Amino acid sequence: FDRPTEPIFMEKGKAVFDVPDNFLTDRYRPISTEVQSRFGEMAEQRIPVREISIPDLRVPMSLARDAQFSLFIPAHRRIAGRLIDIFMGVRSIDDLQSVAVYARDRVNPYLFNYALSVALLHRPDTKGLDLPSFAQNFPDKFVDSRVFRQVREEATVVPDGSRMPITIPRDYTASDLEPEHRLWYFREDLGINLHHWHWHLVYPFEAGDRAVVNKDRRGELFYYMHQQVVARYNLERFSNNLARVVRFNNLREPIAEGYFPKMDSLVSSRAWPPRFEDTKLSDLNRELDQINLDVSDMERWRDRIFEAISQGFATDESGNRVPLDNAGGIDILGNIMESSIISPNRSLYGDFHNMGHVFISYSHDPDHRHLESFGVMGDSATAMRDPVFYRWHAYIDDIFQEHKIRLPPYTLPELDYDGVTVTGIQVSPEGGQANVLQTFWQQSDVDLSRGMDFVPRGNVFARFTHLQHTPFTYTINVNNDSGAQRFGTVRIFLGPKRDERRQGMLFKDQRLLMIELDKFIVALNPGQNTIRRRSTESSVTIPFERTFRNLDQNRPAAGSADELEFNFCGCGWPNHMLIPKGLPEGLECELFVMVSNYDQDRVEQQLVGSCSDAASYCGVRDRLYPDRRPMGYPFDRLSRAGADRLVNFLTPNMSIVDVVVRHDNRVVPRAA
Ligand code: CUO
Repeated sequence: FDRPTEPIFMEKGKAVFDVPDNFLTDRYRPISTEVQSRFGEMAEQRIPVREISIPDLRVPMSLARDAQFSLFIPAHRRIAGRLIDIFMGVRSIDDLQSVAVYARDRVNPYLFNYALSVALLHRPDTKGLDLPSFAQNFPDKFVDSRVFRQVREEATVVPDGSRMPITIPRDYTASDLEPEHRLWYFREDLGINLHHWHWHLVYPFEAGDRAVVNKDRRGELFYYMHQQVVARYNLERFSNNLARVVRFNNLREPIAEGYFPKMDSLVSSRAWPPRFEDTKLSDLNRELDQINLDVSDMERWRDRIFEAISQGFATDESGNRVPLDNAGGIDILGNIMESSIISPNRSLYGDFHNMGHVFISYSHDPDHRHLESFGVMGDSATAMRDPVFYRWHAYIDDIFQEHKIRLPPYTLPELDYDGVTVTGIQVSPEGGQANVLQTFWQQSDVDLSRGMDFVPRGNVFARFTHLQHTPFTYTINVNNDSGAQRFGTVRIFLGPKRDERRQGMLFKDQRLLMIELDKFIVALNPGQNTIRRRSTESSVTIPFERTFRNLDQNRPAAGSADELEFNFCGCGWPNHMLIPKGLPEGLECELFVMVSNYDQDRVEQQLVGSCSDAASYCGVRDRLYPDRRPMGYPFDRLSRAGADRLVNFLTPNMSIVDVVVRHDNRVVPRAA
């Protein structure tokens, strides 16, 4: 995985394959002892590879080594699918290693990393392996390209051990003239973009092996995870005196927001193209990508999706009705909209959401006349940087809500938990005032050396600035009058108390802005119970170390129980972004706590050792989604008649408390 464009050294004669005469390492050998030591005799570790029959890489090699690679482009998906099949299909780990070594110097580095990552995550014999952080291997997708010149300089001139971290400017993509730029810390956050890349790695929408795609409730999770992203983004907008994001629902209308990424690809040696303000979508005709699609194709797919929602059923490829008018409808609709290969009818409902990414990412060069590649919206590792991502996903979510509001509101028995009453909630930040959450800026370092080709070995750190909050503890008082021990699921959400005009909110609007902070199971003894839970335990987040894990540092001992835990997937919202930034004067919020009846929540399965610490947004590897309720419950549907405000919606097992999120503009370094 490391140094994606540097060649692998193969010793002639001993290697299993013929090494081409013009192999880079051969050419370097006579002229540089350093390169020789890097690639040859002084290598720290030599790994013998087993002889195999040469795999047929014609399809994977049809993508140029220096091309950009996007899963949203159907031709690239097919190419990736072929390589994944090759990696999945070999019998043993030794064979996989040989095939991977053979493929690595021949196929596109992005493609190689993606296909091997998917295979390692899904092969039964490699599931426990750790994947290095994608940001370390491909830092060019995450940071200002100017950093790399400085990193090279530091690495070349300064010996390992004395190197200083290179500081990534705090906000480098635009000036304050652009109001959208206030959200830079969210859109360009490394952890958020890594989460999104990882989510799509764990939930691919296409693969030769259907089982790789067909995971429990994956369509519903596509809806829910992205719904929460839009809700979180809106809370950040409120934290910057901006109104809710406007959905991009008219595909003929110019996109008001421009975006200039200021990133260069280290693989393609090209800059990520910008999108100017007021760019319109155009019909696509790009021979190289085998894309020939009109904006009207998108509109037809959308109209058919709306028709299916309003009819309450979709039509599969054999003409049968697939009901959508029940709790399971959202899962099918998610697969239809995204779309994934388990969509009941891709020829009818098309590939709406994915191709939306493609149309937007090619809006600057729709017929390839300028030989430009896609913009950041074309890659799941970079898409969330662009303001239009949230406009597109606000529209996607709006269509999902069109379906959700047709379902009957939850009845009292579906919400209430007989005999269980939430009698008090308090949120206590460490060393701070109760019910006042604190945010500030923090500087942290990430090692970029794994992704920097042809620079001397050793770590080179980049220092970046991100939002952070003071850790806090929830204290929840719950009364159990049932006379026996009961189990409950505690569901914690945070939402804004007022809208952008500072008016109180109706349930129907507020429910869409409720962000999940945590969900966990508790045992309730008869009588009063006091539940304490720390913000770092959240079921939506993973700790900083997991997001940016470095294989060399902080790594638990091999074979230890900690290592098992550590190895699981890197999917998860970054904990440093758990709560919104808030305002210097305080953003008024409502914190909602519900204890639902575990008998109606429980999913019978064994969860030990299965990557479950960010389950709310990422699910659990190889397991069912660990909550039987619809995702987003109880806010995924409209309120009962007469309960038009959150306070009227509450049953005794729910409660709310006013919370203020206060932002302090100070910057603090991460404690070592
Ligand atoms: Cu995650 Cu549109 O699905 O980016």
